[in-house]
Amino acid sequence: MSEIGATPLQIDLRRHLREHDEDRDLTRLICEIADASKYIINAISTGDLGMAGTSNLYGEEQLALDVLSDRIITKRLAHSGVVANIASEERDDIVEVDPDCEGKFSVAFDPLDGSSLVDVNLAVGTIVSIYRGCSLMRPGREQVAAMYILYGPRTTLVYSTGNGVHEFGMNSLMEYTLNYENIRMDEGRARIYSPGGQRSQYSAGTEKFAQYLETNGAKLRYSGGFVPDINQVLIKRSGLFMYPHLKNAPEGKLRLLYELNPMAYLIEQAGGAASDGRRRILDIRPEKIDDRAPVFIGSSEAVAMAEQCIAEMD
Ligand code: AFP
Repeated sequence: MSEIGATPLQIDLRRHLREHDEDRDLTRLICEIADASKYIINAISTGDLGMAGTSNLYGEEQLALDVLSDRIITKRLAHSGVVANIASEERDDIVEVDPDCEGKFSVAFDPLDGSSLVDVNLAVGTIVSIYRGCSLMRPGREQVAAMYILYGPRTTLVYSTGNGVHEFGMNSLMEYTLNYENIRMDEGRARIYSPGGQRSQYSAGTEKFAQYLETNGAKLRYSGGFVPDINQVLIKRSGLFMYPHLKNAPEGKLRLLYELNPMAYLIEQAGGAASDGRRRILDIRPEKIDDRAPVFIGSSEAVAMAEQCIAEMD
C-alpha cells in the first residue's frame, strides 16, 4: 500500500533565519516582532474599536487598537535586549531604549497600518524597518531588514534581511511556517494597480501615467490598506501601488520611515522598484521622523514609466 505522501517539512521562521546564517540578535529581533503579532491578532479580533481618546502627532484620533498595538510591540522591543532606539508612527518622538547602542538595532514601525479599516473588517498590517546601530534618520538603503505582518483572512508574515523576500503563513498552532522563498516580481507590465489619492488632484504626469496603466489593461485593486495592497503586488508578482504627489498634498500621504522605506526595501529585494516619482525612495535622507513622500512602487517597468510621465509632464 503506497505510503500517503508525507506533508512537506514545515520550516518555521526561526529555523529559516538560522539556516540563512542570520545574525543571532537580528533573528531574535524578528522573532520577537513575530511573537508580538499574536497579541495584536487577538486585539483585532476581540478588541474595543472605541477611540483611545489620545491623538498622534498628525492630529489623527488614535483608535484603541493603534495604541494597544503600539504598546504590545514597544514592550517586546524594549525587553528584547537587542534594541537601541524605537520610532513608532503612534508616538511623537523616538524612544531611547539603550544609550549603549553600538551593536544593537534601531527600529521604526507602524504598529497597525490601516487601523481605520478594522471596523469595516478589511485587512490591516504591521510594518517594520530595521537598522543596525543608533540612528533611524538615515536613507532606507541602509536598512538591514524589513518585514510586515498582514492580518487578513489568513495571517501572513513577509521579511527580508537582504537575501531575498520570503513569505510565511500562521498555522493552527500560531507558528509562522514558510509559504514562498525568494519571491521575484515578473518582468513586464503591471497587471494590477492601486491608485491612492483623489484623481482630480493628480498632476498632469500622474494622470498620464494612470491612463497608461489603464490603456495597457491593468486592473484596479485598491483596499485603502497599504499592507494588503502591497502584499497583493508582491504575491501576484506584478502590479503598481501609488500614492502620488497631489495638488493639495505635494508630499503625498504615506510616511517615509514607517511605511515607504520598509516596503521599498522588500519590493526591491523581489526585483521591483520604488520611487517618489523622481528618485529612488531608499535614497531619500529623512529630515524629520514624520516625513512623508509620494510613492510609485511595484513592477520596475511601471515605476520607470511613472518617472518618465512625470519628467515629461510635471
Ligand atoms: P490609516 O492608517 O489612517 O487607516 O491610513 C492608512 C494609509 O496610511 C495606508 O495604509 C493606505 O495606503 C492609505 O492610508 C490610504 O489612504 P486613503 O484613505 O487616502 O486612500
